[in-house]
Amino acid sequence: MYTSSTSLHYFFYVHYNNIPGDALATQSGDAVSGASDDHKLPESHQQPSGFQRQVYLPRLEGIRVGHVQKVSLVPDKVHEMRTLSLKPLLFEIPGFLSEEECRVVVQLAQMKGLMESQVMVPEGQEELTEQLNLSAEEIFNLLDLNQDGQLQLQEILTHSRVLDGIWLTPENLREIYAGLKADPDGNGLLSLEEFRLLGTDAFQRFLQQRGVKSSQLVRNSRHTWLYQGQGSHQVLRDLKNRVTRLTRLPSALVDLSEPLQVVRYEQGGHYHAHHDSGPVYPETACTHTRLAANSSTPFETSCRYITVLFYLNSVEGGGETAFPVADNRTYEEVSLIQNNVDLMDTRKNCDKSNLRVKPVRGTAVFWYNYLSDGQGWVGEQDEYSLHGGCVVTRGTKWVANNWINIDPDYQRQARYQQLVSQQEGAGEGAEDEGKQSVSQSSPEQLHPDDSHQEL
Ligand SMILES: [Ca+2]
Ligand SMILES: [Ca+2]
Repeated sequence: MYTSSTSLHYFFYVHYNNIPGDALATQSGDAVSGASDDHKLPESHQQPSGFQRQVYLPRLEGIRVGHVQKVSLVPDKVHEMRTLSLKPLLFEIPGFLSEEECRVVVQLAQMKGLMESQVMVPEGQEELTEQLNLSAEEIFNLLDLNQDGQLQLQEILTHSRVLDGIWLTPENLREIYAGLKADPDGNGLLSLEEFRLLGTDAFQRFLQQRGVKSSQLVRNSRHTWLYQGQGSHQVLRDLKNRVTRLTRLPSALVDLSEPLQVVRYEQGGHYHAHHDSGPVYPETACTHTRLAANSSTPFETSCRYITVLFYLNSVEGGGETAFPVADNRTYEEVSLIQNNVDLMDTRKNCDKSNLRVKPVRGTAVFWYNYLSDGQGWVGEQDEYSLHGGCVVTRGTKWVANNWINIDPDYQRQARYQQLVSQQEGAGEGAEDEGKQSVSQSSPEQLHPDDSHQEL
């Protein structure tokens, strides 16, 4: 019964996806306090255990859509920051990078070399499904969201849009049903009996046999990572400092975040809508703080409090960043697919997104992937932050991402930063070695399944 378990498997995949989180690219590491003057902690805070939460993460105010505020990020220039939406809290800053800086970042990425941004289902998730040992009927009931005793196409797709990195459309699913004779009564619905008859990994095998084009993948792009710490190119360090000023977060948090990701989309490239971070449940750990996590934590997700996206060129055609449900009144995963229209499909339905940002060289957009917890720390995931890259219809698209990693579990974040600063302390005197141990691993080295990113 693998088709069904695959559906379930993706059910977990969606909620506990395992994302490469951190770079451990670190310089300073006082607990969460960091370097920013506004966020100094009292001495008493620097205790090894039981960190008291006295850090308040600043959060910018959007005021209203279209509101423009002036921000001072570099000497001799004032930037204008426009609020694009409140759900998610999303801003646009034209001219964040100069043309020259855009050129340098693209060249550095080309020198380093880019790799395919393939997305694969991680190993280990199957075991999870096996452990649960659910019957076909139980799985069927989980998938049958409207409890009408039939599986509609969108019920399957809501939990299994992706099989082995392949993005399923309603049309694909119909082809699969036809190819597998999965729906003998031809009503487009799977009854429990029809569902039972499907073979174990029938959907996957069907797709793989038919061959997979890159346009069918979740994302069709190439990317690389650029370290932004000491010794890196001045432009990369400037960019990091500018991001620190922009977000007003303690610099230690920014320093300890992932390196810059540079992405190239060729004509025909896309990235279907996704969240950059997962929701955080008590049993979930953040990838970047796993050093400090309880080792029995079964699930890992990337905790990216903020995404800063830089457009490194102006795209000739397409390539917008789409936010399908920005400022929607409600968010319901199920209603993302209606009447065969999948709002997450950025090859087909970008025009139906609530908000689209056109790529203009030098512009940055940034948004919060989490809400505030109301007490100055990271709260729940903001589901409205769903976004994707529309298909590039002409030319090439170059973008870069800075993600600011913060663990919604304050204790874990504080413990992690303390561990990092201890490592650095131990490296003192043998400075280079110390630095290397924490800073030279690329996300790929740390996460062989990097491919499997921010779905
Ligand atoms: Ca149903
Ligand atoms: Ca049927």
